[in-house]
Amino acid sequence: MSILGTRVLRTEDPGFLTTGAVYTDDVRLPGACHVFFVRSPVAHARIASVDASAALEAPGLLAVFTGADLAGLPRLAPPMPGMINGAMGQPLLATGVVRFVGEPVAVVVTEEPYQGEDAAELVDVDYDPLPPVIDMTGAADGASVLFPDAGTNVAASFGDAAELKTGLFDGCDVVVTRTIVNQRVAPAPMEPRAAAAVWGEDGRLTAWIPNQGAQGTRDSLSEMLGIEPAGLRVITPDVGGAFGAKFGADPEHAVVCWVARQLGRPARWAEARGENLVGMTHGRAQRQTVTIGGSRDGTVAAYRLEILQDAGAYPRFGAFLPALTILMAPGPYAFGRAEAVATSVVTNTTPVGAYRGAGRPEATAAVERAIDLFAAEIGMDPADVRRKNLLPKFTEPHTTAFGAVYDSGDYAAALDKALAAAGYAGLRAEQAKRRAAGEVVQLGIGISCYVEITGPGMEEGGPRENATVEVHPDGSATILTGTSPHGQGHATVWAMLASDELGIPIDKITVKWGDTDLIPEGGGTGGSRSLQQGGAAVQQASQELIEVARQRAAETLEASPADLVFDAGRSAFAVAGDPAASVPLAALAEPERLFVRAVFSAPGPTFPFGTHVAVAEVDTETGKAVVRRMVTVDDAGTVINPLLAEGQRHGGIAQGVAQALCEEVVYDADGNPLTATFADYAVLSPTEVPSFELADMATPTSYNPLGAKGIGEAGTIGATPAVQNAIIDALAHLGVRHIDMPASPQRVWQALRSASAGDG
Ligand code: MCN
Repeated sequence: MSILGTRVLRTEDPGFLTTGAVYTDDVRLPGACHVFFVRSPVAHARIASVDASAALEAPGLLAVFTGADLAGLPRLAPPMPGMINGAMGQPLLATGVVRFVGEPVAVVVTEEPYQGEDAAELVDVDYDPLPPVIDMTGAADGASVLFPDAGTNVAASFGDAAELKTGLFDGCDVVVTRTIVNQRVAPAPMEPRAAAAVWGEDGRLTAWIPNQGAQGTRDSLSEMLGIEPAGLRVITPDVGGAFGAKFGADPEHAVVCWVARQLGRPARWAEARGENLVGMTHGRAQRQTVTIGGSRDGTVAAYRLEILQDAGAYPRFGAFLPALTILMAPGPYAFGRAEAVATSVVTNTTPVGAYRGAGRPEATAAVERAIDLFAAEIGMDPADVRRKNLLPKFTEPHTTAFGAVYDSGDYAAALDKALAAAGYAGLRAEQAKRRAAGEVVQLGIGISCYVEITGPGMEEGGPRENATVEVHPDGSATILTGTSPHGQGHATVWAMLASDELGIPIDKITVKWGDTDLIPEGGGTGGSRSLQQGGAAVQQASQELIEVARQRAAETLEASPADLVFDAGRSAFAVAGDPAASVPLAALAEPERLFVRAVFSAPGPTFPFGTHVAVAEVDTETGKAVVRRMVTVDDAGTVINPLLAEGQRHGGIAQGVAQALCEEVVYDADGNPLTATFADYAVLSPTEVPSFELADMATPTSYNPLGAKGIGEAGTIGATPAVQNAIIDALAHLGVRHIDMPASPQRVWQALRSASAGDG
């Protein structure tokens, strides 16, 4: 019987729970020096001078380096060449000008790790303040241009705002428009960034970096250091969470490698939490203007989304995020007309990058808020408005007005399933009762229907991934994968997939990743691509291995390959009709090694979908909102390991709720971060979320033989607007139409005050 689809426990966990993981900071490197970054305390300034003389006297000090020392190195290569303004590249250490609080300006290198922070305080940097541009609207105005050579604050544009159709909303009975904020959040992984580097006598660099793909990290490091990819090896130790923000290498990683070469000894770096909250890329950071129009029967005729993206001080992946938001702008709806445009601008804030969902949560948040605004305006139940406008079920690919090719979907079924699981009618009745009684604590029900893209495949030639499967004479097997798990459980599921084909027990299968010498090619883990591409490659390699082994078995058994049957139950070949004439698979692994490397190519990305229903209670006197229930349907096609898929949903939903409820990176008007500690940046804790109620639904895709779509980001995409809509819904009868995220008690209370003053 197949183990696919069963709740196999994570094979990773006994190690994590007993001997512990080996993170980058645990990698032993005798004789290593320690790098500490001197970071800018101001958001925008000219560096008048750097005086390191006092620091040079500090205990344990080995060296101080500034941007001038790195003059020979290339700038940080923009991640999306051609699309992003090339004059906005980030130097590895600031030269001339600093552009955000936290930007690396210099490094001190010490014998012991604890000596770095003290020595860094003795580096005297003289800053001539320049006017900071903190707000993205101010940046778009262009009154103060942050990169004079670029001549603009626009890092990238998607579509032309001047060409928006004037007649888009012609014929609509009702048109609602609103500007909403999808606030900046911090990925805040448990393990902050780190690096360890050593140059060999052969001149080759080995770098240990927590990342989401060793191969991409190698390539970005090689660009920053100006060396060939073959000249370095990246090893990925255990990774304590990444959430999209550990894709590729950051300037700090390149500097640590450079220091190791400069000093001729191993170098290492591990950042503190405060550095992480200002130095690691942030996520989201969009200002969206939604306009939605239609008729009073609930039919939406037209939808427009205008996006202003804050790319932060230097354009990274964040500048590109609107492309994904635009692609998914209409979500699961069959709007008659839709259009979307975006501009990404630079500001004097931490650079923005990918964060779980990367561009798609922003699309869902916009359209789901727009639907609720429209429903409130025409006085119709938001569930009914959704049902009326969802695309009908389809099994053949459907191409949207934005060029996305949705592979398969049944959006109305997901909505109905979620509403049934939540007991929607009963919730509305309870809400009506509380409203009629004028209770202090009101009930809100928020719905969010979504479709998202997984495995988008930025690589040339379309999405693909490789895997090598090798069977050993002792009956064990090894898998090499180009994916890079950091909590997703690939070691378990990749072993399940190989075991299912080869009949080798999963505890005899070792999964390896994250070493560019061992696995030179690979797309890493992001965009929830891993199972549908990397897992499919494991299955394909296993199947191809059976065929290689069949030839060998035919020789051993002196039979025709066509007459052989592979019995996965016994992990052996037998002659058809003569089970006694058999040979174990493992016996065929010598004298010649038995392995296959396969590349799985997908016809395209897949489009998981679902519906989230949030139930919230809001105290109308204090503004405090509490999420009471989260009921979700997340259809990721065929599920290979429900335990892991549910774990991914749990984590994602928690992060999604967090954005709606409490998380926000805040700057003051001068660009000082006000959320640089966990005392100020409110990460969600278990006390703020209820037990999640997960309903099952599986609409397989035809884009891979597993029938699987991605599940890793579904939670952050569906949950956020559901919670936001629920909180607003609780107060709708009091005239509240919108509250920006996060729905802090203060914001909720203010919204109530404005509504009672007649300004909802
Ligand atoms: N799975 C399954 N059946 C499916 C889909 C997935 O059994 N139909 C299983 C897979 O086998 C895998 C897991 O669920 O074990 C997630 O698979 P997939 O959806 O392919 O996503 P990825 O493995 O590519 O994970 C990426 C995704 C992203 S983009 C972010 S960001 C993210 C996330 O996963 N960051 C995480 N989950 C995280 N989980 C942890 N613990 N830490 C992070 O940093």
